Amino acid sequence: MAQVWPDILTVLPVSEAELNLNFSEKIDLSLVDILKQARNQLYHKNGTRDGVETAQIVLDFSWEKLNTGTWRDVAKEWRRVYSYGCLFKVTALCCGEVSQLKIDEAIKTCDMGLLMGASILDDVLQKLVRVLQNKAKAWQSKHTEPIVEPERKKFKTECDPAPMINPAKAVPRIYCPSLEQFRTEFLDPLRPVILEGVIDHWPAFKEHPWSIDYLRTVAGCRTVPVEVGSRYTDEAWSQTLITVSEFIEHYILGKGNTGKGYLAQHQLFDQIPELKEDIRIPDYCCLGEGEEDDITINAWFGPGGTVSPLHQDPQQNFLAQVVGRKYIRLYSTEETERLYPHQSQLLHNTSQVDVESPDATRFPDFLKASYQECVLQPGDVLFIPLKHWHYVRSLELSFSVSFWWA
Ligand SMILES: O=C(O)CCC(=O)C(=O)O
Repeated sequence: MAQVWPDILTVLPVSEAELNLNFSEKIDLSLVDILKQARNQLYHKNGTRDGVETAQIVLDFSWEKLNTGTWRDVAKEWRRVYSYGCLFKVTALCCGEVSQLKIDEAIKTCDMGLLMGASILDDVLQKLVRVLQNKAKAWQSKHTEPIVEPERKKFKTECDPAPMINPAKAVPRIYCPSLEQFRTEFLDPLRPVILEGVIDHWPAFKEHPWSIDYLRTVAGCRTVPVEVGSRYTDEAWSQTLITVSEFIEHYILGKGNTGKGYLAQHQLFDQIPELKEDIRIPDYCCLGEGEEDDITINAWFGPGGTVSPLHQDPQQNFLAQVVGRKYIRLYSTEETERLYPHQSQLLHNTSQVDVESPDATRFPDFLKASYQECVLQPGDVLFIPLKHWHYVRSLELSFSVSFWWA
C-alpha cells in the first residue's frame, strides 16, 4: 500500500476552473455533463471510488466512437474525450492508499490514453505515467528480488546462421561520409549504403546499453501494441496490447509457447521518452526537405527469426541497428514487376513472394530480379532509399530503430 495522491496533484491543474472542458458541438452535451461531474469528483472529493464509475462511462462512450469507421476518420475531439476519461479514471484509482495492482491499472489507463487518445492539458497523461512509474519502481525495488543470473541465461539470443553474402551483391559500406558525399553518392542517385560510425555515440550503446533487462527497467510495466504472428501477410497475424514485460516473457523468453511476436511500432519513443533520449536523429536527415518533427521514428524489437516481408515505403529510411544482427535484401523500384506485389489496395506495397524460399512456379520472374543484400550489425545504419523494396529477417534477438524522412 502506498500514497501516490500528493505526487498526482503536482501534475494536475491546481483548480477545477483551470481544468478546461471545452469541446465542439460534435460531443453530446450529456457527455460533457458527465465529464464535468468527473472533474467535480476529482477536485472536491479527492478522486473518490465513484469517480472510477463516472470515468468509465466516458471511456465506454468514447471507445465506441474511436472504434467506428476507419481510424483516419475518427474526430480528434473524440480522442480528446477518451483522454479525459483516462485522466479521470487514473485520478480516481489513485486516491487514498493504493495497491500495486491499482498503480498497474492506472499506468495501463494512461498508456491507453497515450495510444488511443489525443494530447490534453499539456500532456498530462505523460506526466501522470511518469509519477506512477516512479512509484511502481520504488515499490518493486522494495518488494522484488533482483533478476538472478540463471534467468538471464534463458534469453534466447542464438538463432539461424546468417546467409552467406555474395560479395557481388553486397551493399557498400562507408565510414562517416560528409553530408555532401552522402548526398551526391547515395541520396541523389537513390543508392543504398551502410553508414558506419555514425551512431556509436548514442546512449543506447554507452550510458544505457540496450538489453532485455534495461528495457524491462524503463518500460516493463508499459502497455504497448505488439504484432502477433509470423509476418503481417499471414492470415493469423493480428495486433494486441500487452505490457513490455509480458512481451519479453512470452515472445522473447518464449514462455508459454505463444508463437511469434514483434514489437514494431512508431509510438514507442513518444510513449517512453527515456528510450528516445538514448537515440539521436542522424545528421543526414537534414538533407531532406521536411522538418525534424515530420520524421517518423519506429522501434523494431523482437526475437531471432522475426521477418518483415518484402515491402516498400514512401519515404527515405535510415535503419539503425542497436542490438543483434539482421539479414536484409534490397530491390530497386526497377524490379517491381518481378516482385509480384499484392493486388489489394491495402497490401499493394508488399510482395507476395517469400524471399528466402520463393515459389518459382507461381513467381517465375522473381529469380531474375537483381538485388543487394547485407547483414546489418550493431552500430550499422542502412540507408534504404524511398520506395526501395526491403526484406528483413532478424538473426537473433534484435532491437533496431528506423527513421523515415523525406
Ligand atoms: O526491421 C524490420 O523488421 C523492418 C524495418 C522496416 O521495414 C522499415 O524500417 O521500414
